[in-house]
Amino acid sequence: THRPIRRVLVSVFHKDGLEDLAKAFINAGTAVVSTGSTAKTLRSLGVTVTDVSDVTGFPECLDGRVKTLDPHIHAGILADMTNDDHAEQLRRLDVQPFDAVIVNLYPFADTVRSGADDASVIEKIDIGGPSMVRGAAKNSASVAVITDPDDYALIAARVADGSGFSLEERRWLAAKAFAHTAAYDATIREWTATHWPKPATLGEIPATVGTASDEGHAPAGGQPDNDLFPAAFTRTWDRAHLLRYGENPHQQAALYVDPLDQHGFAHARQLGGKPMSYNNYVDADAAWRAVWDFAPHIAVAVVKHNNPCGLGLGSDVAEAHRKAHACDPMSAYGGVIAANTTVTLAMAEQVRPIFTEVIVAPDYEPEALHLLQTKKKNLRILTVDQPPHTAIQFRDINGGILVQSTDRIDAPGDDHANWTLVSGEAADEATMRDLTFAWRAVRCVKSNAILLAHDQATVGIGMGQVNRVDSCHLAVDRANTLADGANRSQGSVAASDAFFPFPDGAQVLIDAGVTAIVQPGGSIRDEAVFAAARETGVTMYTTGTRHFFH
Ligand code: 93A
Repeated sequence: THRPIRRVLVSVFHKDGLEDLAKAFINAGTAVVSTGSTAKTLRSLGVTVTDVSDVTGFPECLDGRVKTLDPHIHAGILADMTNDDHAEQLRRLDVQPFDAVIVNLYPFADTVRSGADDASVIEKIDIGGPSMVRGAAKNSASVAVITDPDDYALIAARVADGSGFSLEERRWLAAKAFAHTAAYDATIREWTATHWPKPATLGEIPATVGTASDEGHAPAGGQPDNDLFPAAFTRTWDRAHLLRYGENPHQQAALYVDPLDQHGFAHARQLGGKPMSYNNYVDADAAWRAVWDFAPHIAVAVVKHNNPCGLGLGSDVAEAHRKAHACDPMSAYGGVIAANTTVTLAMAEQVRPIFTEVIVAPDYEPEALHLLQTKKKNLRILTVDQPPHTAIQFRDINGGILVQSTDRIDAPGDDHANWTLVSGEAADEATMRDLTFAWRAVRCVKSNAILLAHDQATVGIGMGQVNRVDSCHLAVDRANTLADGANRSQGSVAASDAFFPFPDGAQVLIDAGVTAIVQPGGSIRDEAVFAAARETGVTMYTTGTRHFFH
């Protein structure tokens, strides 16, 4: 099944690595057909090249948009030379078959990332390249296709020894080529989906006409096709690097990044410390999102196992860190710290004695960075140049994925002006400040979440329990046992990420001395819950919005 490579078509955007190929072509006397600047490069390396335009009898035109799109090229790619009828047809048409096609495509994603204008981005949508690649891949019975410069050495060797590729080898190359064009098109789809949303003039199109639904992915339940999800279904990812292991040492793991993005957390720059682990990424991303929920206030979060063990606001970043750390100094051991503003020397001094896995911030004062780099050699120090911008979340379930828009703070119930007072007196200014802080902070705590706050910082967090009463107990215990005997629940305020199904959870908080509680409301036993608060005059607001986080 080996087919020697006597005639090749070469059309590559990146000209690197062609030297070895050129040498092999020259030595083996391979016939080479090539597009404009690829031909020029190969000639400069001493190869005798036939221009594509000499094969087609048609000039490259329209600024290069039409170069190889011609039957003289495509019949040569698509003729199955193991089929006598195809071979005979080519002879009659006076078309020469190709044994190998070597192509790499216009760099679409690189062009987007460079910040180029739309016209330049569009010009980098390769048409002729993918057509040749797909044609050659379809015709793996006859043709070998190379799309990855890492495979140049391979084909050079097979040209040099005259053996060519076996059918199995050509098929493997074809599969690789289809993966390449699929990812390429998915990236174009992602860019167009975000740059060219459905205009209002097309508003009433039935869902079955939408792009994603062509694949049978129409959003279920008659929900409007909101232009966010179609992009998700054709999303593509580039592998950034392998990780040492996953959540546990026996799990394989890698980091993949959005090829069109260069500002997200996945693109964090590391300024020191050991390589990032899978768990480091999970926790640091959670911490990074948590602190930006509080912008423009200065905020610091300490995160462990994807849950905050402290969140604080401050008039400066060191104060915010002091307050965040004080919430639960025991759990902060081995945690991840995020700040939403430049880390100062004062904050770095505070961090110095605390065993910390990762620190992430937009920037560091030079002395702060120096201190962390020299005194905490293992600490992974990260910067990210933009706040998080994720608009869509994925979660795998066996055999599928769940997709949702991220829980952004834009629900009406997140504005305290829209809250309803259901018990006690209206909160004074300081209490309301703490309530709004607690309500914002509870969003980044895994459900069931109960969060106690005082003076713009968490003082007790109950997270991840399977009933709300346990979360209440946990929050109160943390507030009162971790602070050297101080009773921090007394006089604090509480937020609950979802309604109290029974009064018992709220009662735990009331008994612990909280002065005010904010919760979504909406339970069929709301009245009983409100009554428990009214009994002791505790202020209670309902928001009408909940913030589950699983
Ligand atoms: O604009 S195109 O879509 N039209 C074509 O007919 C065509 N043929 C090859 N782009 C086309 N190509 C691409 O040109 C190849 O995929 C490759 O990336 C590039 C090589 O052109 P040159 O040899 O002039 O640098």
